[in-house]
Amino acid sequence: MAIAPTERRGDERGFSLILIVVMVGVLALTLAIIPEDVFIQATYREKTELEMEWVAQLLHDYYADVRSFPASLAELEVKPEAANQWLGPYAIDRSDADHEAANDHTADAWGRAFTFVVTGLGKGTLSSVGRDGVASTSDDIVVMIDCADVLRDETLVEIDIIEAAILAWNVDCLPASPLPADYPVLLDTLQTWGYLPQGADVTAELLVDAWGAQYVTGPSPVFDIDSTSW
Ligand SMILES: [Ca+2]
Ligand SMILES: [Ca+2]
Repeated sequence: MAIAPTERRGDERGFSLILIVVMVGVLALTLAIIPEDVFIQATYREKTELEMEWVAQLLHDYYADVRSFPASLAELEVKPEAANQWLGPYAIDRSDADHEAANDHTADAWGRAFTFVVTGLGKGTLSSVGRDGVASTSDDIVVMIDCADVLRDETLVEIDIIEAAILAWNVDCLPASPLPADYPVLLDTLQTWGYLPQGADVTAELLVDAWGAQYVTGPSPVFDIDSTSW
């Protein structure tokens, strides 16, 4: 015998109701089994990780302008006396002001101060001690900051300036007087003959790349120079 359409709909409704009751029961049981603290701690950790990524970007921006890292995270907001190229405040100058208002960029979601340590030229480590409040344990959160791109850009700009001077020399003086392949002598020659500005500070600056490594040249006659740092 065929089942009347109205009876079938009634059965479906009953089945759906049972399904919902079972699902709500399972959810309630799950929530009862997992302590509330686990959810809170997971949120704290996620919030701290996101904030640390943001602070790492601020430290990178600071380094790009000042060419050194701040002595403390407070200097992202307050200009240090000696940092003439400081273009902050870095912690506030951000598109979503709500984020800044809701967060203290010097502390994690547990309210403990971040630690920032310079580990090398343009490199640093930002750390949170994590939930346990103890440094150097497995729940620590660590973000590396590497400003190699800033050093690379600075070096490329400098190489362009020096190679423009080499080109000008070559136009004027080749083939009679090729520049020597010894880079310090080459630099001194360009400065002495006015192809580059003179002065000990200029010499010191143009002798080395942003990592402090002396530039190298190809064989004489020299047409270009290179950095050995990349
Ligand atoms: Ca820890
Ligand atoms: Ca330099």
